[in-house]
This record gives sequence, C-alpha cells and structure tokens, in this order.
Amino acid sequence: MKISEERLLSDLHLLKCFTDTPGVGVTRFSYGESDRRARQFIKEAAESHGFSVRTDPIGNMYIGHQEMDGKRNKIRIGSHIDTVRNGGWLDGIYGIASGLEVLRTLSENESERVSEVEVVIFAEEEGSNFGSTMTGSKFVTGIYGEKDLDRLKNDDQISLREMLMNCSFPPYQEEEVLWDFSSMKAMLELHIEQGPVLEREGKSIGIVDGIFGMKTIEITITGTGNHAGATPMKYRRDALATAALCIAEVERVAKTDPEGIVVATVGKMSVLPNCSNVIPEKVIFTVEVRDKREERIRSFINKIEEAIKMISDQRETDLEIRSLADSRPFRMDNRIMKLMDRLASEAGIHHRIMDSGAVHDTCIIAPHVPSGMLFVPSIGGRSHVPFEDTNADDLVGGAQLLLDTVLNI
Ligand code: HGY
Ligand code: MN
Ligand code: MN
Ligand code: MN
Repeated sequence: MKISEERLLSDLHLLKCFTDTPGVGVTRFSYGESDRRARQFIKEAAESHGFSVRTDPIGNMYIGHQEMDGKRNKIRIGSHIDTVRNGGWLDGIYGIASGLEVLRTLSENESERVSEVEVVIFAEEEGSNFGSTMTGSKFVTGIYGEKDLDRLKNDDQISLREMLMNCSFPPYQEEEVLWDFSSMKAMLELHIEQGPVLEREGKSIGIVDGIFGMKTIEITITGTGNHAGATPMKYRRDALATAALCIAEVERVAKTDPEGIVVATVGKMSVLPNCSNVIPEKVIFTVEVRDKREERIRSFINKIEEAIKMISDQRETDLEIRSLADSRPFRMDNRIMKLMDRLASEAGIHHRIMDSGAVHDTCIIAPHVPSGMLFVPSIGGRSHVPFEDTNADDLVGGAQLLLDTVLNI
C-alpha cells in the first residue's frame, strides 16, 4: 500500500501559504486567522474523502472515520499546525499532512484499519500565544484544566478562554476534553528532526527514543526609569544592564555545566519603555532549560535562580520569577520502536535510534498510551526559521513509514 507523494507534497506546499508573514517564513499562531484558514483547508480535504472532523473545547481537532466513535484500539496520529513567529513550513504540519495522507490511502485501499485511525491537531503546541508549550495535549491529559483557561494570557493579556470563545469552539466541559486512554492502542507522531544529526550521518529516518523535558521561567527585573543624560552612573538602577549580567551568567553556567546540560536559552525579552534615551525601568525575559533527565533540569533552574537573585540584589533592582511551563522527559514505547526499526530495515532505509531535544505533544501523551515518533532530516539541521526545509524524498519516505507502522502495529 503506497501513499500518494503528489498529494502529500501538494498539500504541504498549499498549507505553507497560510501564514501571517508571507515571504518571511510561516507565522501561524493557534486561534489566529492563518490557523483558522489552515484548519478550513484540512477540514475540506478530509471531508472530501468522507472523513468526519470535530473540534474539542480547547481547539484540538480530530479527523477520522464516521464509525470512529466508541471504537476500541484507536491509533491516533498527532502533531500541530501552529508555528513560532517566522518559523518554517514543515514543523508540526508535516505530521498532520502525513496523517491525512495515511487516512486517505487506507480508505482508498479499503483497509479495515481506516476505522481505527484518527488524526489529531493539537492546539497551541508551540506556546507562541502563552509561553506554554504543548497546551492542547496538556488539557487532554488533565495536566491543565478549567483554571488554566484564565491563567494562560498572551502579551496583550487576552486569555485562552477569550480566544476560544472568539473561535466559537464548543464551551469548556472537562469530559469533552479529557481522553479515554483505555480506547487507544497507540499514539504516533511524524516530525522533522529540527537538528543536524540525521543529515550529518546520511540517515533518512530517526526513530525517537527519549523526548527531553523542559522548563520555562519568566524573569522580571525592575529598576528605576530615568533620563539617560541627566542621571550619573552611580545613581542608576538600570534594569537592562542587570538583565544582561543575568543572561551572561545563564549561558556561562550552561556552558560550564560539569554534566553537560543540553540547552539553556533566553529567547524572548521585552524592555520598557524601550527608548534609547531612557534608562530601562523594567525588563522581562524567559529562560528555557531542557535535558533528558528531570533532576538535571531542576538543579540547573535552582542554580541560575540563585545566581540571578544575587546579581539583582547586588544591583538593588527588584526581581520576580514565575514559572511559565514545564514538561517531564519521557521515553517512547520499546515495542513500537522495534517495529519501526524492523520496518525501516525491511524498506532498506538508513535510520537510527535517537533522542529528541525538541519537545512534542507525544511526550505528554506517552505516559498514558504506547507511543512512537519518527523523524525525517532537516536540511542544514535548522528549524524554527524561514530556512527550515526537508527534501521531498525524505518527506515522502517518512509518511510511507508512518503508514507501514500503522498497518503493522
Ligand atoms: O520548542 C519545541 O521544542 C517545540 O517546537 N515546541
Ligand atoms: Mn516547533
Ligand atoms: Mn513541532
Ligand atoms: Mn510536536
């Protein structure tokens, strides 16, 4: 049974047009206009093949066979269609387009498996709105609940609850959101690697073993805004100068970490009032830490919070630290990994087992149901940037292996 490579590639090239920043990568935040248009495209493509599409109160979208309800042994193929700002054309949506292609191919070949497979678009995986990654999957597993609808707010203080109402999604009811994992056999995700390993080793497929955990904290440093010319240096409480020392310390600790923590990143910062002739009053920035070992993440966060407190105290600025998001590291199911390994070998595909420094919704689902993830190479090892790309053969090969995995699981 073969997927249609033309259909898959054509869908991917059409879907990348749903962006707020044409010509500068793909920007498609959950609950925004580009997200709505991409969902509409996917819905029409699915319904034209007789599949039904429903959306839960959080905006997770489900595509499956009419007789899906009440089915036991569900295999869910999940990923996301939201992106970072000026991101790439494949991150997340490649797994959704491939899942749709698997459904269509099963249906065209009258495979009885078609009534067991459901494609799931998880909402707000990137956390671009609220700073909290994998939000949709955290709701279906009960990590998040009703209280988070008001807690999660974007930079304009619009809450998740308001965004959901604006999208006219169904009103929040816990039972409509929480998954019944007893009806599931497996969770699968196909994704671009977003790193350099597969390309460097000339491999076409990565079979994911451990997905890293992550923790994101938000740091607010408050000093005293003042005139940049009339205020002598010794009278200043410069919030940005303090933040710069803190950020340098985060990088120094990460680079000299004796056990080699994988990554610590300061990716988002706002400076107030952000004028060249005003001493910065307030700086808000995020620190995101990831590793395969949960205790390493915790001890690193403790270490840098200590350091930041010391720097801020020495410089007499005020400090507030708040946790934005976290997720535990988790390993994929051994039996699924072995099946993927066997199928890739039988297909003569150069592949390897590997970890994922990127987080994925499958990491949130994996503690509840056997889960597996496949990677395809990223050209130049780059992602979350307009340059993000994967060659067509690898895109097609990944989707074909996903179909073969579904048929043999
Ligand atoms: O940040 C990540 O790893 C994912 O792309 N949300
Ligand atoms: Mn991403
Ligand atoms: Mn992704
Ligand atoms: Mn993901």
